Amino acid sequence: MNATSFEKTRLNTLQRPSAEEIESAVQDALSATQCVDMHTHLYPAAFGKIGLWGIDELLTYHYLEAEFFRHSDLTPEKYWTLSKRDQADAIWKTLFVENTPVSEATRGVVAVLKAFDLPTEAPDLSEARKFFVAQSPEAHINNVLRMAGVSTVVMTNDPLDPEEMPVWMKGVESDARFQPVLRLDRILRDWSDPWEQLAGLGYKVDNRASAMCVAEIRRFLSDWCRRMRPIYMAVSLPDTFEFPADTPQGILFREAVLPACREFGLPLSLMIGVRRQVNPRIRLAGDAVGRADLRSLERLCQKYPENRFLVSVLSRENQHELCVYARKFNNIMPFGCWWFLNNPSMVEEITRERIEMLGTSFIPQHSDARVLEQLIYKWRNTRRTLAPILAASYRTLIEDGRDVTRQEIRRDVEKFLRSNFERWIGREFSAS
Ligand code: FIX
Ligand code: ZN
Repeated sequence: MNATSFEKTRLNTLQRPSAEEIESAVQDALSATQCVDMHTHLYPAAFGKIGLWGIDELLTYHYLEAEFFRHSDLTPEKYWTLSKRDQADAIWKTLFVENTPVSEATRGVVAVLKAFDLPTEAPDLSEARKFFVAQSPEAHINNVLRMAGVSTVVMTNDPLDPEEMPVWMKGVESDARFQPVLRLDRILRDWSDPWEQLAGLGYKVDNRASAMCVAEIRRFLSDWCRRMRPIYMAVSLPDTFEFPADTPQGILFREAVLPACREFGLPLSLMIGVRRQVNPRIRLAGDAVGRADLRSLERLCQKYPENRFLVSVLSRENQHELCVYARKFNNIMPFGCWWFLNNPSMVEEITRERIEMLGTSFIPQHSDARVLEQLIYKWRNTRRTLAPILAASYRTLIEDGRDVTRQEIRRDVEKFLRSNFERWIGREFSAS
């Protein structure tokens, strides 16, 4: 055998990992690929205090508040009278000192402290606070994105949010690592509330969603598309979501939002199945889940094939239906294991089912991070959960008679962590 063919065979073998080598090949690809985090509640430094980071924000995350109220005798009413610092101290003491932090959310905080070489078993937060106070926002953002293996973060921008709206109206320097999304919950969830606010902003709207009102909402959406340059529009919808519906928000959805998405070439993200504020006493932690009737999605896709939808469903019971609908309608891109599903046992179940039914044509995860440093543990957990799932799929493929190359593994991982989303929105983001 001459030198070149030997070299070729050697390279070929290298390119085709054996069943034993597959998992480490997948791990290499996952750690070498920076992801585009297509749904978060994070902001760049230019947005000031709207962007949450640091130990007190990490501990008062609503996932942890929900767990805190299970252990603590402190009433929610009393808890809300405390300062953020005292709330964080109470949560640290209850969930990390008096109890073992084994839940997904508590382990997340431990992983972040570990990532910054901070004590994970300290009786109090003094050392952690000293560390975070010493960080400058800009440098810290760079550091966290690098540590999390994230090149681009997609925001959630509410044009009617009293804190956020002035930032956009004033004009804010854009940061290519933080991409905007026009979030429309206030308009599409319960129209009886925001229409007066919009009227106050000079839009001739009314509470009936008349033809004039529809045209004015189109104008509002155009104004914000020009001001914010969003990469998609988004709305979270209750488990009772119905399409079509002759309610004011149903009319605005059909007659204003869908056409505006087509006009600006933007996908619409539908996050379906949240029951908001089933327990308002615990505020953000008070939302729950309900199984939705996805036949509304079926009718939506039948009627509007030219609209592209990013779809995430909150209920475990809706996951299989979503996979089936994605096989029927190629204008559906399933994404993420949202919120109460962002736990390894659920991510595993949902991702395996999606690979079996959709191959590589879906977006496995988004972080939904609300606090900057959460990117570190949420993406480390996602990579940790994805590796054995992908490896098992490849091993089965090899068993069935086809090798997989390292390039193919890199390509699939690239699709899952960034290019499926980039293709769906028709944009490419630079990976540093
Ligand atoms: O609607 C959403 O974007 C949800 O992700 C949030 O409302 C929710 O509070 C959250 O943080 C979930 O992780
Ligand atoms: Zn979210």
